[in-house]
Amino acid sequence: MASPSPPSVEALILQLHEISAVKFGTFKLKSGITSPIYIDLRLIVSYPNLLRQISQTVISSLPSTTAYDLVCGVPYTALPIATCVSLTNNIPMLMRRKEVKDYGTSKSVEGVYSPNQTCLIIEDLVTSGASVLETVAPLRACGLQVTDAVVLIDREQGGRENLAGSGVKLHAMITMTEMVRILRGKGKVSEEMEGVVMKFLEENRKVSVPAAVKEKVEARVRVPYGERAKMVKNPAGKRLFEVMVEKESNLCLAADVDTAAELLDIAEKVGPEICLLKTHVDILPDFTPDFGSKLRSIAEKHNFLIFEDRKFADIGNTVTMQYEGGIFHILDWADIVNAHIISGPGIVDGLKLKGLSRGRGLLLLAEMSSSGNLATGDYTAAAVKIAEDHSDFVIGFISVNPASWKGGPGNPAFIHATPGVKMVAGGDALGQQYNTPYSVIYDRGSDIIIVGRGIIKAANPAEVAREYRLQGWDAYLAKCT
Ligand code: S5P
Repeated sequence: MASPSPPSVEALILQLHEISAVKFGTFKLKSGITSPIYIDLRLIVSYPNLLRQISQTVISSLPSTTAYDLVCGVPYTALPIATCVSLTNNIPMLMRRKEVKDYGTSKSVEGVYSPNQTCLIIEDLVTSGASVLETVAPLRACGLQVTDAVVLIDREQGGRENLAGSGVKLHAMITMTEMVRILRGKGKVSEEMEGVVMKFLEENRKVSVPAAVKEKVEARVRVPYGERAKMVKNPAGKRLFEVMVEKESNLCLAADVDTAAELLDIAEKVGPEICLLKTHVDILPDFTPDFGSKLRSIAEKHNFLIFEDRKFADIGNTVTMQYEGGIFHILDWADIVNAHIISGPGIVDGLKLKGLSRGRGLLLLAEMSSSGNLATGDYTAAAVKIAEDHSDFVIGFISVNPASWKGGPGNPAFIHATPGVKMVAGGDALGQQYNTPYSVIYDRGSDIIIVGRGIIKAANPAEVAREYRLQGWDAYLAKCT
């Protein structure tokens, strides 16, 4: 049997008026302004028939081209509407917690999803759009695409424009103007009151969104590392997140020392503070074939991963040989390597051919820290695309300012590791540019600070590494709240 066609918007408005969900008079709103009209859609839970009709109409008011995998209602009034939409259309739903628990899983979004799925927001009433954005922020932080919101009533007070400014298109079942016109046409409102409401709307067209809400939606809040570990397919990427949580460390040591002996020595000393140790194996004059196994045993002892910063850049076939062969046999001892994408996605296919079955992971250089580098704009976006296409092997990026990327740091299954970190911002004589741990993690949206000379040139590397670890971790904790 065909499902019944949705009731007309006019019929719904009349019913809402009938149950006193739409009232005229003098009302003080949450924002402090005095309004001649008050709409309280919380009442609809007491009228199941009306709730069902609203849920049908809300979806049918969307353009047929709007695609979505999930729906999420803005708490609390829109929750029952979203539930009905989910049930009637067989679309899975998510729930956003208004209060995040400080026990259990501490999740702000409940339900099953995978990064990059599209989630439609359902709301009862939009004024400035702030409530919608408060729900958009945690969903985006989970890696979901949120581009559309559907609402019963648009009060036409800036919500449409504010949401558009944050990349969310508003679809309204009805505007306040249309609603008042309908009620006037049916003799439910006096001409005088219609005039008062129109004047009120004219005078209150631009209600702004609080800065704190805007900041959150600009991808400033991040999902905890432990949650992200569960989203990662690649075993090295997953383990890296887990080690970070276990050791409360987002510090990677760039062990650019003069000899293999020194490297093993500093790995032993700094090991307890780091989640990752980065090598440039081709700078070690005393490299011997047992270097890898020696470093691995230190890594096991202190529970960190090894990242050979080889920066592969050749065609797929060549990198398979560079990865596995030569004198370094990188594949045998490095959990993670990195690659430029200058040669196209074939480089990832080549490295993956060797690395995937060994449980290894790959970071793509999406940005660089040195001044005048060319890894910007479309190049960075191309790296993200290649990563998405190979998310079984690519674990994330070398990046510098992922918060500034279109869509922010993006898919939380990917990790961002950032070089060019020192306690004091500045640079070296050869183009390196430094930012502080706090700015890298908090402002720039990265996950791992890569520190070289800031630690290895210190009088007491272990002590200084501890200080970097604490600063990086504090910035991360601030970022999650
Ligand atoms: O863009 C980059 C990418 C990398 S991996 N800029 C970088 O500096 N690096 C590496 O990070 C670089 O090769 C070096 O090993 C480390 C930075 O060292 P520092 O002494 O300047 O902290």
